[in-house]
Amino acid sequence: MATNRTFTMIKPDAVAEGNSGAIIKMIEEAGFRIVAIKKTLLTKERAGEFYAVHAERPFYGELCDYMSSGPIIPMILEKENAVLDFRTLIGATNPAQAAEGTIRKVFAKSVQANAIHGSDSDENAAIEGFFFFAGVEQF
Ligand code: DGI
Repeated sequence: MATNRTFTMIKPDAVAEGNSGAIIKMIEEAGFRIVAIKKTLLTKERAGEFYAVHAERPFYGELCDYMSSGPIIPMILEKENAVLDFRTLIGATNPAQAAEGTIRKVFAKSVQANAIHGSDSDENAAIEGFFFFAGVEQF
């Protein structure tokens, strides 16, 4: 299977609680190579842009407040079958439904403060990667 890329970000709850190192270790041990990484802060407006697909959902305002409440760690990752394998590694959106051993099962606090993001398609992985990283940073 071809190597491809996905996009992730460690969310404010996990960064604030000092879980980013443990999460990055799980990601690397699962065979993902870190292509790009940084620590940054989203404004509420930028969070709204990132999650624009959810603009009509009742939780959108809360989601944007939460995602701009503290630093995040966005990353581009590379591996065979990256998008699907990463979705498996992070587990279900709601940690109550996440499988044992997944990142969300271990670190997520709620459906909103769920520790980590993972792109849901190759197309969105590329769009989301460019939302945070210039082309020259994606090596
Ligand atoms: O791709 P996912 O992050 O697993 O899930 P998604 O694309 O359906 O939703 C994006 C984020 O929006 C999710 O990680 C947390 C938040 N979210 C989703 N459903 C709910 C929610 N937040 C709240 N408060 N309530 C929800 O029902």
